[in-house]
Formats: sequence, C-alpha cells, structure tokens
Amino acid sequence: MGKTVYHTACHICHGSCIAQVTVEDGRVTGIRPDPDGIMNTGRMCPKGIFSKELIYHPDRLLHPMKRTGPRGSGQYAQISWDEAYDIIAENLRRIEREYGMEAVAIAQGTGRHHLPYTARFANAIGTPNWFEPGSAQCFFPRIHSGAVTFGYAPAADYYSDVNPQVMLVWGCNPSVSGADGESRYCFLDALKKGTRLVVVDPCRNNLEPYADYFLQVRPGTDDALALGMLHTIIFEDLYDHVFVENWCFGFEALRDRVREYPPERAAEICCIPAEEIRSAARHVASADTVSMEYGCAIEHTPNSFQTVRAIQFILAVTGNIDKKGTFIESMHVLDEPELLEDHLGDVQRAKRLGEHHKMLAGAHKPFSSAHIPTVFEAMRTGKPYPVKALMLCGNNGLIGFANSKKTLETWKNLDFICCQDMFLTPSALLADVILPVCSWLEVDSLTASPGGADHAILCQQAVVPPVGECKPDEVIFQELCEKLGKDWGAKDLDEILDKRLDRLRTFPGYEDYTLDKLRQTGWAAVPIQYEQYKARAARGEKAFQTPSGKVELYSQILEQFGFDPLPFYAEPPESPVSRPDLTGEYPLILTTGTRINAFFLSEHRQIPSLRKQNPLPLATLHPDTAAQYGIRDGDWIFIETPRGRITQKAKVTDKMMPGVVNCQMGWWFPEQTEKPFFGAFDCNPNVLTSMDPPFDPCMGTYQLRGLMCRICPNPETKDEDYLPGGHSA
Ligand SMILES: Nc1nc2c(c(=O)[nH]1)N[C@H]1C(S)=C(S)[C@@H](COP(=O)(O)OP(=O)(O)OC[C@H]3O[C@@H](n4cnc5c(=O)[nH]c(N)nc54)[C@H](O)[C@@H]3O)O[C@H]1N2
Ligand SMILES: Nc1nc2c(c(=O)[nH]1)N[C@H]1C(S)=C(S)[C@@H](COP(=O)(O)OP(=O)(O)OC[C@H]3O[C@@H](n4cnc5c(=O)[nH]c(N)nc54)[C@H](O)[C@@H]3O)O[C@H]1N2
Ligand code: SF4
Ligand SMILES: [Mo]
Repeated sequence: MGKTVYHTACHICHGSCIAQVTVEDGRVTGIRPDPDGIMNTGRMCPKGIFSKELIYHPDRLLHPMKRTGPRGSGQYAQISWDEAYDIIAENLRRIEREYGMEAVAIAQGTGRHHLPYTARFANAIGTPNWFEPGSAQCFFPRIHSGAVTFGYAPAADYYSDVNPQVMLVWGCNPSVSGADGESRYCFLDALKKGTRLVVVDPCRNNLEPYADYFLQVRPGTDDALALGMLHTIIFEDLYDHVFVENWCFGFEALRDRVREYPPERAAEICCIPAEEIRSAARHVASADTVSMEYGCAIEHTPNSFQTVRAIQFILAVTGNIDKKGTFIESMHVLDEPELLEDHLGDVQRAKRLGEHHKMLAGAHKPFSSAHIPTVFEAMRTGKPYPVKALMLCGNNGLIGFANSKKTLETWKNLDFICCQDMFLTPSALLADVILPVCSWLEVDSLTASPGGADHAILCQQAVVPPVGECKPDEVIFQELCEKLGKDWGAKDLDEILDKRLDRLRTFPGYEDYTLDKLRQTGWAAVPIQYEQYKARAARGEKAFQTPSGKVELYSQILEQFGFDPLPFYAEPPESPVSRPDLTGEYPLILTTGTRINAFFLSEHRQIPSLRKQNPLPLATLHPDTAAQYGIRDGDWIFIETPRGRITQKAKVTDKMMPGVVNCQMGWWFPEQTEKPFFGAFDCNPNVLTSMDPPFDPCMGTYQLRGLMCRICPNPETKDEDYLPGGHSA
C-alpha cells in the first residue's frame, strides 16, 4: 500500500489545525503540523500531535455493545451493528408509540464535527428535545446575543495588515483554550506583533506580561464591571460619536441604564478599585483598534445573556466594529448542513422543553435547543410530560453537567440510553447500547475557520479506515433513520458536504470548486471584507440584520419577547452577597473550568503523553487562603459545597485572587476500572455545582462559576491514589 502524506485538519477541539498525516499500510505513522497550514502555520497543540495514541488506544471502543449487567456495572456483550440498530429502533418506536417522540432526548456534546448532524437527526426523527451542554452554558449566549445585537456574532480580527492595538481578553484564556479554536495561534502571533491586553480574570495567568491592565474580577460579577466601564466611556464622552449616531440604536436608553452603574458601584460589586475600572475603560476607548476574545466564564452565570451584551457594547460604542483589527463580521464561507427543521413540524416544535427561554429554545433560532434542567426535571417527574430515553452523542454529561450526582440519579431510571463515543466513559456506563465512533483521522468533515471570522474552509478527511467496526456519527444517524423509516434527506455524507460548499462557490475563483479538490488542497480561503454593513447600506439593504437595521444597544427582539432590552447586573444566586446566610459555612468562592492544554474537557485522561502533562486534578488558591486553612502547595484538599465534596491537589499561587478556589474540570480516571464510574465523583467539580433555578431568563443558563465553598486539608489522599501507573507527579 506504500506511504501517503495527507493534508487534513485536526478537529479535536472547536477549531481546526492543518496537519500532515503520514499513512503507511493503512495505519497512521506520523502526525505533524503543516508548516503551510492556513491558521496554525506549523503549530499544533499536544492533543493533535499525540493523536496516534488516541486512534490506536487499547481502550478504544471497537464494536457495538449491549448492556448485560446493571447500569454502571460495565458488563457488556459485543453485538453486531444490525442488532444494535434493532435494539435502538425497537426502543425508540415503543417510546414514540407510548409517549410521543418528544420523550426521546438527544444530548450532543460540545461542538465538533457531529454537532449539526445530531440536531439534524433529532429533527429527522421528530423530537424537539435536542441539546448540547454548551447551548446555554457556552458560546450560544455569545452567538445569540451577537445575533440580536449586531445580526451576527462578531469575532476578533487577526487577518489584516492592522494588528489590534488593544485586546480585551474577558473570561477566557485563548493561549490555552484556543479562543474556541485554532485562532489561538493568531492570538499568540498578535501578541508577538505588539498587541497589548486588558484581561478580566480572577487569576493573573500567563497573559499577565502582555497586559496593561489585569482586572481581577470577583467571579460571577463581570456584568457589573462591564457596566462600570461603559459608564466611564459614556459619561466621560469617550465614545465614538460617528459610529453611535449613524449605526447604533437606543444609545440614550443605554446611557440612562448605565447611569445606574458608576465605577464606584461596580467596584463594590466586582472588587476592582473604581480608579482602575476608569483607567482601563479610558485605555480601551483611546486605542485606535480594539478587538476582543471572550469566553465561557462570562456565560456560566444566570445573567449570561446580558453580561455578554454589556461586554459587546464596550466594542460597539467605541466604534470597534468590523474595521481591520477590531471585532468583525463573519464571512460565512461554509454553509451549515441542512438541519431538516421542516421535518420536525410545528406540533413537535411547540413541545420543546424550556421554550420560554426564547434565546435558547425559540423557534426562530438555528440550533434551537431544549433547556437541560427542564428536560432533566421531565425525566425525574414526568412533567410537563415524560422523557424516557436519552441518546448521547459525544457527550460525557455525567462529568460535564452541573450536579453530577443528581444527573446520575436522573439518568439511572430512564427506560433507554444509547451512547456514541470513542471510549467507555462514566456516562457510557449507563447506556443500554454503546456505539463505537470514528476519531478525527477516520472521518470526513469540513470546518469553517477561524471560529467566528469563518473566511476559510478546512477539510478533515478519513485518512485511514476506521479501527474495529467504528463508524462516523453521521453514518450512524443516517443508518438509524433508515432503520426507523425516517427521512435523512441525503444519500450519503459526501452529498451533504458538497452542498455545504455552495456559498464558497459564489466567490470569484471558486465557482467550480468540488469536495475532491478541497481534499487535495486541504483548505480554501476567501479575503475578508470589512465594513460589510456599509456595503449593505449602500445597496439599500439593512446595514445590520436587526429590527432597526442598526447595532441594537436597546434590543427590540428582547423587548418583543418580554425580556429586558438593556443589560443589567444580577448577583449570581449563590454568592457571598446573595447568600450571606451561607458565608459562615461556605466562606470561599468556587470557580470551575479553566481549560487545560493537554486535555479537551473530560477527554484524554487515558492518553499517556497527554496525562503526563497534567497528571492530577489541581485546585488553585492564594497563599493567604491556603495558610488560613493550614494548606501547603501540593497538599490534597477537600472542596465542599451544599451539593457535595470532592478532592483535588492544591496549587498555591499569589496569582489567584484571595478567597477564590478554582477547580479544574472534567476529571475522571479511565484507568481506575475498579471504581464506580471510574471515580467520576471523586475530583469532578460538577459534584459541587447546581442545576437549580434561577436560570438566565433569555438563555436558561445555570451557575457554574462564582459559587460558595469551603475547603480543608485531606490527609487521606496521596498522589499515588490518582496517578496512572508509571507516572510521577
Ligand atoms: N485545551 C483546551 N481547549 C479548549 C477546551 C479544553 O477543554 N481544553 N474546551 C473548549 C470549550 S468547550 C470551551 S467553552 C472553551 C473555554 O475556554 P475559555 O473560554 O478560555 O474558558 P476557561 O479556560 O474555562 O476559563 C477562562 C478563564 O476564566 C477565568 N474565570 C473563572 N471564573 C471567572 C469569572 O467569573 N469571570 C471571569 N472574567 N473570568 C473567570 C479563569 O481563571 C480562566 O483563566 O475552550 C475550548 N477549548
Ligand atoms: N463545572 C464546570 N462544568 C462545565 C464547564 C465548566 O467550565 N465548569 N464547561 C462546560 C462547557 S463550556 C462544555 S462545552 C461542556 C462540555 O461537555 P461535553 O461536551 O459533554 O464534554 P466531554 O465531557 O469532553 O464529552 C465529550 C465526549 O465526546 C467524546 N467524543 C469525542 N469526539 C467524538 C466524536 O467525534 N463523536 C462522538 N460521538 N464522541 C466523541 C469524548 O470521548 C467524550 O466522552 O461542559 C460544561 N461543564
Ligand atoms: S488546537 Fe485543536 S485543532 Fe489544533 S491541534 Fe489542538 S486540538 Fe487539534
Ligand atoms: Mo464549552
């Protein structure tokens, strides 16, 4: 068979990096970054580089399996694909007959190649109860807030001859999390070229040397900080009059709202001195070009939607919209696969659980999503109607959803669970049927890149045949539809992918572009057009796709749905300010998340070269906080909230805001096969979080950051208890 080198795209995270993958005799023998890769130019993160250990991992699921013991026991028997499909079809048909298809919940994981296909599958079979963990908790607040405010979700621009002079980095760390994609390399290049940062984060992380301002915000109070900064920009007359007068709607109303948040008030709430808030706001307002990366930290509170809007407004009122080096409009060069929304029909659509969170679930949204807490409540109580089955696809919700133990109780009693994954995860252990899926090296897909600007299409291809009997998720959905007698709307994946190139084919030079051509070149890119709104206005079209045709500081869409049309501050429901009654018992602030370079969410703990880089779960805290509880760097500690207790290893650093404990997320221990659910409840911070109301009115978001906790030393646990064999800390 010989040796072939493919240009393909890694898509382990939300982004894509172009890799050169060497295949010999049908096996991947080498993976290296493509020096000419359009965005990554010779760089990849360790997850991509070490993917040989992923594809050929001895624990890869290789065959469909059915459960033979109690849920969680790990007792499974290998079955054929036909038998697996028969079992699934029989269960779904029965549930549809008895309860209606809405009783089947489809749970997608975070957005990777399969995301649009799970939504398409849900529509094809006729359930409105599709969701992904990120829909309310990550990225969608930014997308939908962008949509109601600008008519699109703006993104950072690194692609012109103008380097952003200042970047706001708000509740994210693009050097690790990749700005939700491969654009981490663009971000790093911008820093090298001199971009200076204003960072908003409770922890003075590795970006500190690049930051002119490092605003250490009390977790969960970003809304107050943004409003305080807007106060300075508006009332010190630092805003861009030309942009505001010509292109913004509702400035006076915003000014009246912002009047309520002088920096002194913001300072009291978010624990940053008023003078620093003012000074940072002046710095941003006086820069020639300002861009922004913002992350899921601001989306992990029940005021996610208005927080995102307030932060976006800093860029809007300073006129940093759609110019080179600012916050720009997408080129949308890649069409989404059709989601078959018409297959769902109005009757089923109206049954979507959590419909009143219109920005999440509203019928007018692409990827309209059910509200996870409402679906789980229906699973538990049968109200407003029963939800009996769960189809998990690329979702390890026992780790990722809030209140893991309650999630376990909720799922344990379902009639039927199916799980599509590459590995036997804690969530998969609940499944009645497990379907083995392809890794990025075994599946064809297209990614719009870089996340948000979307001016390039990166081509991921199956460079080797699947290991074992694994199948691509897309193929599984198509075959399941055939089995169920539902219309999948396409004959194969190539047909869907080729159709996605229609928009590319409208650009000069790409009229005859084909999927095969893209497979050879690896990617295709079009030039970014700046100030698209002006071009639209010149053509007599709406400049911005909003009701007023302008950037809606006062949102008429929100008003129409009965939500506050203007941003406001809301204290998180569990915080020292909203729950002073709890401060005696839980005196510290808990924040969770903070991405790890070597892992993607709960993945990769079983990949030796990756686990080595962060072998144990770490909780970061300030030396004063540690000293108060007799804790030293490297000690194991217990972290406890009203929901439960976990243990992590203390990382003591004065970079962390005093009084805050930041727990790494995603932890389970694939090597601990003897432990129930692979130790999913030992170190996973979602044992500590809550899925209880109140939720963000627009999005339905629950609180994952800025909760209340207490800590103490854990003398029982030793590193060896959680180190996989052969590793040292
Ligand atoms: N390597 C890697 N990359 C990833 C992922 C991964 O697991 N690994 N996950 C992907 C996913 S799904 C997502 S959503 C993104 C997330 O990536 P980001 O959006 O970057 O989010 P995090 O890394 O979780 O947190 C970023 C920062 O938020 C700070 N923080 C904590 N609480 C608060 C708060 O209340 N306010 C503010 N302003 N800051 C706070 C933390 O200290 C941390 O530095 O990354 C994606 N990329
Ligand atoms: N406390 C706390 N909780 C959080 C967060 C936080 O910051 N703090 N972050 C939240 C966020 S932003 C997100 S996005 C969610 C993420 O939650 P999830 O998306 O559920 O993330 P994972 O736990 O990594 O689960 C993904 C699963 O998909 C599997 N997988 C990988 N590739 C494929 C594929 O191609 N096909 C299929 N079928 N499976 C595949 C992996 O093996 C893994 O088991 O977690 C949320 N939970
Ligand atoms: S940044 Fe994302 S796409 Fe790039 S190599 Fe890492 S995991 Fe793959
Ligand atoms: Mo996410």
